[in-house]
Amino acid sequence: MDAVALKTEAARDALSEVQSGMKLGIGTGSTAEAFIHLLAERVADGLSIIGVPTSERTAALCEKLGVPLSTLKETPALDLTIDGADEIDPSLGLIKGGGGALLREKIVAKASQRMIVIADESKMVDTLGRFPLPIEVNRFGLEATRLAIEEVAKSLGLSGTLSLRGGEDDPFVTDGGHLIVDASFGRIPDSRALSRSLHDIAGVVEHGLFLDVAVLAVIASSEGVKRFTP
Ligand code: ABF
Repeated sequence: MDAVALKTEAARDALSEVQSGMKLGIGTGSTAEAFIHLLAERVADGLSIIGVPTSERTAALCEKLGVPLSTLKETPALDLTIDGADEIDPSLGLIKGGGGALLREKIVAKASQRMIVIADESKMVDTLGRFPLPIEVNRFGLEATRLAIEEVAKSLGLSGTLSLRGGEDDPFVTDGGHLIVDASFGRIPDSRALSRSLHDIAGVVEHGLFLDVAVLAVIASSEGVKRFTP
């Protein structure tokens, strides 16, 4: 089975967690999009849910497929969020943000009673950090923020390059109007310390370490779908 088919299998399995009446956070990325397509089929068959999208891209797809949407303003407490990830460690620590939606993804996941991460097996790692860590930053003070990130990394024994997503001339801009710095630290032995330290930097809006957020991982491989808890 190719990666696309595996993503669909993980999405199909996780869909069994969705019940009528739920307020549902809806993720971003190709795995989340596989989930949205399956969800839309269930909605067409009568499943009654209200979704809160984690990005403009997800909102557009839901609207196109007829998945009813709300906002966190109207629906601030959600039952369940289902979303993809870039990396998943054995305690269900995640790196997210490769799709550029990490801030809304984290706000929506944390507004939910439960968050389920869906992925193909290629996303599983022993230690987070193979995938560059996305860090969403304010445009103001970008250089100072980059220096502060470097200092924090150094103090934790991490090194590596920081690159502004999209390049210096035409940077990628998030739905919130911020920029993303991708930090190639390599293996991150103490993700909690890094998370705390990055949050202490004024120019950092949010980062892609999702720790103690997911309560279930639904992972598809050629041998079938497996479920993991922290
Ligand atoms: C979102 O989409 C992100 O947090 C993550 O960056 C990405 C995963 O993408 P895909 O499902 O396309 O691999 O979940």
